[in-house]
Amino acid sequence: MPHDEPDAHFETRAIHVGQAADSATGAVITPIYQTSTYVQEAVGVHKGYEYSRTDNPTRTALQTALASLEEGAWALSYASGLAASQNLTYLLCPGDHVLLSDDAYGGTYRLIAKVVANYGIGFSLVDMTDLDAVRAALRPETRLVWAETPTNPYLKIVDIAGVASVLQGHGARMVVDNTFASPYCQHPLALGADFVLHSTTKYLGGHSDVVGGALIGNDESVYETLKFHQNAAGAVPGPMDCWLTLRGIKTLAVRMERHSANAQAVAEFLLSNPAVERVFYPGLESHAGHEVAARQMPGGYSGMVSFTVKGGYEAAARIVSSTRLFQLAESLGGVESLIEHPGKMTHASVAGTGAEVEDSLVRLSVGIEHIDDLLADLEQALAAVQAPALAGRASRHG
Ligand code: P1T
Repeated sequence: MPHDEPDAHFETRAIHVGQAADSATGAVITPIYQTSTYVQEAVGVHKGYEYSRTDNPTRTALQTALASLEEGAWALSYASGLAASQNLTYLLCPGDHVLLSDDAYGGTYRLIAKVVANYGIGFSLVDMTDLDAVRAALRPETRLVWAETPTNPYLKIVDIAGVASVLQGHGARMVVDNTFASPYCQHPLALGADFVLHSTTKYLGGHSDVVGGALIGNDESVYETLKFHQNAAGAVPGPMDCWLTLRGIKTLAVRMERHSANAQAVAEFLLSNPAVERVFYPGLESHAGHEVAARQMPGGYSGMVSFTVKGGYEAAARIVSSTRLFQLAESLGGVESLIEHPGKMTHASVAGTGAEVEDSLVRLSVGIEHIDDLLADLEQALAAVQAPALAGRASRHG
């Protein structure tokens, strides 16, 4: 797959690879090829494009950039992260088994458990931070091991190279959902993963204005199969969505630096707040996965922070509706800070499965606003749940 600047640094490739000036007009920015079809000079004689479900030049530019940033041989783009996930499951046959991380995006669990399972494909959940547990959970028919790292929403760290070595000789492929880290922070293919999956809706797009997904890999024979399915099943992104994602990618490096710095400061602030019970952020030395994260995330620990609060659901619900800058919304990875309650929002679909999240859990997508404003907002929201306790203490002593 041709790369315009294959040896350049990440920041340079994000701006240039796949995005050379338009040969027809000299336009510096890749055009939005808003067309469904392409003229053929004679039957089968064309300039490489026949129909936009199959291929579109704006999508080609995005795919070329994504392959470069993940250091893969190829990338395929989809209409959403879940469309990319579904396309990957087309590699499976009835009787096959998927081993899925016990902490994962609720929609990924829902896809495997409520859609893919209907086609005779089994699955089980495992704590993927425990390599012995992964080894024990593998079955002869396991064909896909599905990891997220950091996981959504508990920010657990899976040792990608460790899981890859457990899989050696087994015949199961490993996909790493790299949505939370982005390719700026971590490169799963270099650590032994077979596929990288992205919800490009998040850090890659970066501005909460587009939904998309991608698969990236190195194995050319699987590429042909997946590319066939991308076209045959048809969940492709439109040219405008590809263009928005490409525009986001150009600033990924600078955004991720600020996301990580702000999230580290937020996590440290939360650690010392009396309303907070536990803080989950891989950049904290106290995090169970910190050592592995320090090794496999050379670009930083990204911008996601979760925490549990004292006072259970009531306190958590009060906090998520008391912040002013952190807006209460699903999704993540945009320049603006978001707050949500995973148990009732992004992970509602895992209720009753044994993999549910705690009611007292709050998740933050820390944006790139000024850190002092973010900390002040959290401080006033957390004070809202401490106030009754303090008032109670005052009256007890008063
Ligand atoms: O929303 P979509 O683009 O289809 O991506 C699905 C997806 C896949 N993988 C991970 C790790 C994700 O977090 C998501 C989507 N997640 C949210 C919407 C969320 O708020 O967690």
